[in-house]
Amino acid sequence: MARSNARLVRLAAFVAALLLCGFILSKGSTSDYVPVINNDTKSETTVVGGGKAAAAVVADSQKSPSSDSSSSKADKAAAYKSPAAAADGGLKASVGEDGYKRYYYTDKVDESQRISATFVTLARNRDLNSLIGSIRHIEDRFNNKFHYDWVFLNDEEFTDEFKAVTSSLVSGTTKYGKIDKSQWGFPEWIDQDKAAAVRKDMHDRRIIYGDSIPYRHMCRYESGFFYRHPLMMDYEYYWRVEPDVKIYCDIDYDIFRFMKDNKKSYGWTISLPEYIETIPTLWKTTKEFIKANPQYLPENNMLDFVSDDGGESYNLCHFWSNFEIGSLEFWRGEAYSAYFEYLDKAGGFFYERWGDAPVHSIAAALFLPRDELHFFGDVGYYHVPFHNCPVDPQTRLTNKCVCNTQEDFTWKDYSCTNKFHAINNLRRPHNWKSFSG
Ligand SMILES: Nc1nc2c(ncn2[C@@H]2O[C@H](COP(=O)(O)OP(=O)(O)OP(=O)(O)O)[C@@H](O)[C@H]2O)c(=O)[nH]1
Ligand SMILES: [Mg+2]
Repeated sequence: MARSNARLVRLAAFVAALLLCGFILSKGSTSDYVPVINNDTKSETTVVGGGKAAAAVVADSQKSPSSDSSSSKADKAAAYKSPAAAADGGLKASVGEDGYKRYYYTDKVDESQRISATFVTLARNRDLNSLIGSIRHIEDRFNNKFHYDWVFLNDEEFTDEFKAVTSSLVSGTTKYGKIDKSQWGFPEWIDQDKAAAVRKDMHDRRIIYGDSIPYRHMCRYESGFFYRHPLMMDYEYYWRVEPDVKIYCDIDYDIFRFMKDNKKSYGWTISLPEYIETIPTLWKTTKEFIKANPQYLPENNMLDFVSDDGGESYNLCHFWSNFEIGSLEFWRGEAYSAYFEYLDKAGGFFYERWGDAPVHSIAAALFLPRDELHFFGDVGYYHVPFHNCPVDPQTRLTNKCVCNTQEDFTWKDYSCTNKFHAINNLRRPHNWKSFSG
């Protein structure tokens, strides 16, 4: 009897403990739970509960975007609006549709300080999975603080999935444009038989993308049309972003404002020589243009970056255009417009395989005063197969860079970045020689 009493007492104690645990657990999941927030101003990305982007995906994927649709910040904000939203000392509490309360950082950039600028990406629908990582890098390192717009361009209609996913990741307004057929195709003056023979020959010689028609359309579009797409006409500056790229360091300043305040027109991260097989007559054609139009070259141009013999020949150095931060006004200006037109009529986008990188680079070097070009040595960048990994310890620490300096390409002998610094008397990191060779 005493033994069964003891059992009863133990059972009662166990049930009481279970009830207490249940109470504590249920308390922990009520909306009164206040998570720990990192209040450091450099950590504005902190989203406790991880719900903002996810909520936006859901909200946007439930929308049915039209062909020229755009998803504004206001749309996204509306997705989180809730009757229970309340300001709370720099944090905004909001109860989502799932009933959970989350806190969002409310520090905002002063919108009046932003300038007219956008990211721009040319992509196919099938590039989506390669692109999302690039967007995330840009957002995490820079744009979550500034919310600049993002324009996506395609020669076909973007799918609803492409729009839903990208608009969920971009913190600014996203815009989607279809390229006009007249700008993505063979111009009427191109001899199709001649162009086809070139592609076959380049294929046989195993020249990269040598037999590709779409690649040529892409290069021509990036050379002469992206900056005049109707969606781009709203902007003064752009940052070009491609699939599968990485940004290695924090960018805490407004990089577009930097361009404007410092009168920069073309910013780049990696430079290298072009394959001569793809541009055998580009320099000859450029020289013809310059001879006929010497007025387009300012006195302090940077011819010495692209030529080692006073303009006789091209040394093949070019800025890698998969990363560009630049002035749209420059491309839209008289000098570049006339240059592109001249190149386009010469047919080298199809009779050879002229890339937008050497075309942009030669134009920037020749038609801009040299101090309008800027090497972004502080952002850290990767596009297969080259890394720009800042080697200066101070830059790496301040900007929280996460790359391997042993992989840096910037100061290698094959890079043209050393030349850029030498001819412009620019300071190099004190330890750059340890990363050359
Ligand atoms: N809409 C569209 N975009 C394209 C096409 N071809 C390339 N692109 C885009 O144009 C940009 C450059 O193309 P890439 O294939 O990256 O060319 P690349 O950088 O020279 O070569 P990779 O080493 O393959 O990256 C990327 O943003 C692509 O998504 C196309 O046929 N249609
Ligand atoms: Mg690429």
